[in-house]
Amino acid sequence: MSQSREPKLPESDVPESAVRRKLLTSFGWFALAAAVPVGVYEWITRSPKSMGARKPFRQVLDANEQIAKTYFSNTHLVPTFPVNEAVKKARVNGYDGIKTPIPDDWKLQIDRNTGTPPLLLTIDDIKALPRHELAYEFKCIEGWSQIQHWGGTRLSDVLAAYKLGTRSGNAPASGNTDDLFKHVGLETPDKGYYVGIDMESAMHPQTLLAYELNGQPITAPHGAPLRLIIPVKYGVKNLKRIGRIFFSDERPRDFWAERGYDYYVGL
Ligand SMILES: Nc1nc2c(c(=O)[nH]1)N[C@H]1C(S)=C(S)[C@@H](COP(=O)(O)O)O[C@H]1N2
Ligand SMILES: [Mo]
Repeated sequence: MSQSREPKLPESDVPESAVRRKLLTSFGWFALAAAVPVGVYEWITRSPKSMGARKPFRQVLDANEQIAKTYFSNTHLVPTFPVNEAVKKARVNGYDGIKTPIPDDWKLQIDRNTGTPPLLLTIDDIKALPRHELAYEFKCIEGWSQIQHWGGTRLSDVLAAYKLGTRSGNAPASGNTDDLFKHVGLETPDKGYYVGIDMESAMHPQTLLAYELNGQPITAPHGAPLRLIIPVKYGVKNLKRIGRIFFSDERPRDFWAERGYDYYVGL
């Protein structure tokens, strides 16, 4: 999207949230961090760093690799950087949907469109899929950008491994992109922040469900335990603390689109 079309509508234009943010930066995160049960942190750090996938996933991931090559053959990759060029302390911006403590019983809920109950995944389930690292220029629509270093699982790998995002309930297939729903919706556990993403961008090989920043578990202000990193979009779409993911042909509701931003906000 062109610079001139960007509404000058920084998050801080909302006076109440600006005041809250000041409070949060000075004190709130301290309290919030203290409120996060120790168990959650241990649970995240204890889980094995598996570079490879569990065997049952291997085949479907190889197939997914094919999809990434074919379905997205004309999708360009955003430029990447050596990890040592990434900032050591990434900037924190936006606390909507993450002002409350992380739920003790956090699981990633992914709705299926096949009439079966939603899938509930633990962080270990996410980590069992191949891990990808990515250092790229994270861009906020307010006008700042930084090279940041993230690690996590490709969203497309999750869809392939668990047969999600399709009408048929099969794994996404390169020859049958009509089977895919048009949009992916994501929201925080408390539904205080929510975004809609077009399926192509969701399936982009650089789109991650991220659980690491600079090789460490993501901290609460950056979206622990799991956040979206979607380099083909501006920061607003990079939802922190994912609670639920769902698929639809309608555009899912979108927090900043409802407040005047362009819905697509692609780079
Ligand atoms: N849950 C949640 N996710 C969010 C936001 C937010 O307010 N709440 N802000 C967005 C915006 S505008 C930006 S620029 C990035 C900032 O991510 P960071 O705090 O890790 O730098 O998060 C995005 N994801
Ligand atoms: Mo942003």
